[in-house]
Amino acid sequence: MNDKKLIFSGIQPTGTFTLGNYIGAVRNWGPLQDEYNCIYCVVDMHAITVRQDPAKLRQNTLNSYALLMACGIDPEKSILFIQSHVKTHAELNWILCCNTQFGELSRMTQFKDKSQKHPDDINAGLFTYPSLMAADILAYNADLVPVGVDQKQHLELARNVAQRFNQRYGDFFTVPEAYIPKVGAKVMSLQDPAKKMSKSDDNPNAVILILDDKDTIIRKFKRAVTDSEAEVVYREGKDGINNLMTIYSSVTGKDFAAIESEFAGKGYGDFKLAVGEAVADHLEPVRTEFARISQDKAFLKECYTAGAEKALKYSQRTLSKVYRKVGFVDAR
Ligand code: AQP
Repeated sequence: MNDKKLIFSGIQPTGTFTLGNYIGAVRNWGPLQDEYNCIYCVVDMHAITVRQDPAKLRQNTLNSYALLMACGIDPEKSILFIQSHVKTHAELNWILCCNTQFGELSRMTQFKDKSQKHPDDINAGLFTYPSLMAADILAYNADLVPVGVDQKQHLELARNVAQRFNQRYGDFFTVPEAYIPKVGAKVMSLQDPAKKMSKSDDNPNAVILILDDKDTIIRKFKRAVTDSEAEVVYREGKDGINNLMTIYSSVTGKDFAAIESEFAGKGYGDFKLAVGEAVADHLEPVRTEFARISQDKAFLKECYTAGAEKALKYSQRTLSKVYRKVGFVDAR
């Protein structure tokens, strides 16, 4: 590789990406490819921390891979692969688990939220999820990790683990920095604007999926929960409107002041329709591109196989050094 900085990020194949995944993370990944060395992956091993239907997981993984390409990630420019194809992630995870404290994992809000949501399956993988995420990032000594704000706590943990390892075994891992967008780092549910928009939300009206058609997108925005005022302004206490303004700003590039004057004197109905149309038009090329790419299964396979080979070669070098540092005997 050259001396450009290295970016790593991943997304779980737990369903079709939401507008939150898109604005907060994925749509920022493509433009980074010219300035950085980029490594992106579909993190299917993370997905099974919550119970998945195997056939659906397989399909969602392939769709997620094609969706990343449809969102502008070019497997010629970036290393794009499926996490379970690269065994070094699981191997490094074990070493990092042994350098992660029970107390710090216990403080993770995602663990608390998901334990509450799935009380019948609070498994060890869900608990150690952040160690695997640290392995994903540290296996490539990534400098920057573009994520939404909900992943900031996990990234902090990855930084702590890297620092702890460096203290114990001598400077080795790059301590990664979060790369969080200024607008849209946390897109909220359309039905409960106090909660983030999530792929796994049970209420379909709460979530815009990036493959939803135009009518569906407009219908969901029309039903979005707002407030009893009729003023399109960004202000504390107006969570629903603030969220819609954030979304509108993200897809049009207009700032909040411009949005406020555009809708001065108009009602929420006009505003919701405008947001719906802007989002649908913005996502249209992604839908078209996904339809094209996802049909060509042989090409997809070629891409993810080549991506995994490159990722394995790269991360194996890191893992071999880590094995030596912790005192494992060379296998050869
Ligand atoms: N609502 C959001 N707003 C902004 N960014 C978001 N991200 C997720 N939700 C929002 C960012 O998307 C990237 C991929 O996330 P993930 O799939 O790895 O896991 P997640 O954060 O748990 O996403 P979901 O949609 O909520 O999935 P489920 O429902 O399966 O748990 C990350 O960079 C994340 O910050």
